[in-house]
Amino acid sequence: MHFKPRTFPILTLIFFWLSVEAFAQKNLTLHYDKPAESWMEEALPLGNGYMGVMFFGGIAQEQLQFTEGTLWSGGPHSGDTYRFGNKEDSWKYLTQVRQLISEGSLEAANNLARKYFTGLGPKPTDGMSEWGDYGGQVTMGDLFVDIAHGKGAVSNYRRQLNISESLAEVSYRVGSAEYKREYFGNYPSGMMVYRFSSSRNSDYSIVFKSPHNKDKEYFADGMYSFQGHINDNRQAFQTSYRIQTDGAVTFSNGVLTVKNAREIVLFHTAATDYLLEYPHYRGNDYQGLIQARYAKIENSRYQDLKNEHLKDYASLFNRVSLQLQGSSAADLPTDQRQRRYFEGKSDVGLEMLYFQYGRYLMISGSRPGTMLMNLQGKWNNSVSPPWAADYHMNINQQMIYWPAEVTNLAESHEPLIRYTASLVPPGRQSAKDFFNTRGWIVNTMNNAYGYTAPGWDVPWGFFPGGAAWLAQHLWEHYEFGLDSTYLKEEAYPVMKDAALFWIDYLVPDENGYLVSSPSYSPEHGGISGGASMDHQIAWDVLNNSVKAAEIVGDQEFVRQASAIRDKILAPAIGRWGQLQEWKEDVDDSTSRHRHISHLFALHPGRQISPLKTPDLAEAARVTLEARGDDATGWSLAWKVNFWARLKDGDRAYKLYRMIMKPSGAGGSGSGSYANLLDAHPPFQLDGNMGATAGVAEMIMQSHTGDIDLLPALPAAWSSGSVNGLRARGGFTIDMQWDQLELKEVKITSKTKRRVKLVYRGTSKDISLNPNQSIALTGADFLQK
Ligand code: FUC
Repeated sequence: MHFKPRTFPILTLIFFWLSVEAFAQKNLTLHYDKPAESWMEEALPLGNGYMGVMFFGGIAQEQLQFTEGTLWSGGPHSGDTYRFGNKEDSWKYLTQVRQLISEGSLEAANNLARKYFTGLGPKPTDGMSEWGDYGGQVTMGDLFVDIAHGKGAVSNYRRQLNISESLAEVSYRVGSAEYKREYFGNYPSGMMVYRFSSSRNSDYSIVFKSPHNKDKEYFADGMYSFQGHINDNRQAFQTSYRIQTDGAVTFSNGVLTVKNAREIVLFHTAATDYLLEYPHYRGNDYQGLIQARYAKIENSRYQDLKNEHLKDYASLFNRVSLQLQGSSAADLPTDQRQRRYFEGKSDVGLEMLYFQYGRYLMISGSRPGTMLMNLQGKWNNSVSPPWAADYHMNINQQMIYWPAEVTNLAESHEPLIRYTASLVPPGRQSAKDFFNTRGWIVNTMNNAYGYTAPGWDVPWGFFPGGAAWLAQHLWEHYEFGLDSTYLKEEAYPVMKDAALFWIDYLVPDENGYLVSSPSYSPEHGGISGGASMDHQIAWDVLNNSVKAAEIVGDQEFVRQASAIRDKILAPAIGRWGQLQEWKEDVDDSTSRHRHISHLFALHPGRQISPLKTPDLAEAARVTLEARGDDATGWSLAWKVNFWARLKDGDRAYKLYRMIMKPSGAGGSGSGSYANLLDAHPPFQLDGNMGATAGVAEMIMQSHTGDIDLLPALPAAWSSGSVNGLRARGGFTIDMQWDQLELKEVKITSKTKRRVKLVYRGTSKDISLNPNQSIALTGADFLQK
């Protein structure tokens, strides 16, 4: 049936936007009545894409801890040679490992795999004659700003982060004097901007402290600079700030002193000599870059950079608004609010805030040309952070980027896409050395230096499926945005090469189905001749590559890849009704393991869905029930997405609530800290981002080719609206609903296209022209 376009009520839209604006200011703010003490739990994150900053808001002293995404210890070497963690002759043992697995000698297979199908470790351990140089992302250091306030009691303290504009503030009084600090990250200029002001003259002293080696530190022409390098790999970096003030400035022994100032403004930046370029990863003219950044803002004042930032941020952030009707405890300090919420109170305001926080973190930590976000985004205060603050490809890294397309931040996907392409050359070497196949692989762990080998032990390190999972992101970037030049020139070659690995690696089982051997269901072993996740991932990359090949006109590959895809062992239902994690029906119904990898086909894959494969979807539900709800941060977030895809909105909502509970409350460390950063524990960004993606998934889904409206709306969100979510096929969706019923949907199309809109078992086929919007009411779906 074809629908005539209808004008979307313009006045409704205007009123809607005005109320959204007023609402956003208040509701989209994290605020506290005391300074932060704990970096991980209380300090608040800021960023300009390149740099991540955490500020504490201390009264006598402000601490601005920061790093830059490319600051990495380690390197691509092993001794004098470039090795990327690879062991050259491992492939010679592949047949033997496969043979042992097929004979059922799993222990012997595992022992051999531990020896040959692991990568070089970070440092010599027993029995290792060689080692890699894995390294980790590291902090650059801290700016400490001491403030001499003069006499008087401190009152009216407030520390806040307004994520609707990406502006931070610290304000308080000392006696009768007012003090105010304002911070923001400015992506166009690459600057972090900090302004300290007061109603009476104050004195300041500013010191930079770094755990790395100092080469040079100086102050000239209003600008402080520190040049240094990391000890282990000599990676060079510089951080600088330019100061504008009405006070008197002197510099001595690394300390900048400002006397009698009403205002100081610091324009702060940082860069390193790192280049995302195989095989050397060096050569960035970081000093020239910093100089150029300052030249560009030479005549700019605080307000200029603030205006530029507000415009830049709004152009991304304002694309999506979510409004849920219900109570909001926005006036309470966020930590108190979070405790109240845990006690079972309703606070849809907090639920909207947490959704948008993921988008805030993505805009702050990932912009075109910046290094991709890692396990901690861009917020790391350590030289040996948990899991090296690296790029983990067996769920974490992909989850971090799940919200990018659907929540309308496709530009923020660019760093992941560029990084993925950079892994192809080292990943080809790994595929050759370990398996003698074509194509490229990555395994669980990746660093800034092309480490694509398996990790240095099997249970967590062996996962060649990582590359195909990354390829899914390249494909989805196309599906949402429909840029066929990008598909042809950038995405398709990388996707095809990831698919080639699987074409070579899969082997026929006794029934002629293709299986993955050896394989290891991520971190939930043991070694096997058919972990379901591998089969689902191989299916996904082949399926997506076939679609891409059709578009770019690679017919030969369409034939070849689809034939292989159709022979892959299909997902199976086991003896207790569960979705099988392995080829053999050996799932333990009492396992509560956080990795539920074999549900990849349900999410983020598309092989299983309640509509098209109801039996498999039911088996996925049985598995989820068995695994239970409680889990680490990212695992909770994945479960939100799983339940959303199973269209159980109330269950997804229950898990979403668990993500926001104070970490440690109720006995489990997962949840979120007072700064709303997600707790694995410790802090890992994946949980934040998975939760944001999960909310979008509850409201709208488009992975089956149709657009499913309100597929998993929980009772708690009975009335509300959303604007600007993106659906695959180049669509943007606005919706309003009331009493759990769809009131109106507006769909806008980028191209000329047909699509099926699905709403609770009814559907409408519509055709749209380029840039055309069509609005339908809920009642339209009821008409035959
Ligand atoms: C995976 C998970 C862990 C942790 C780590 C960073 O290995 O199994 O839970 O999140 O990544």
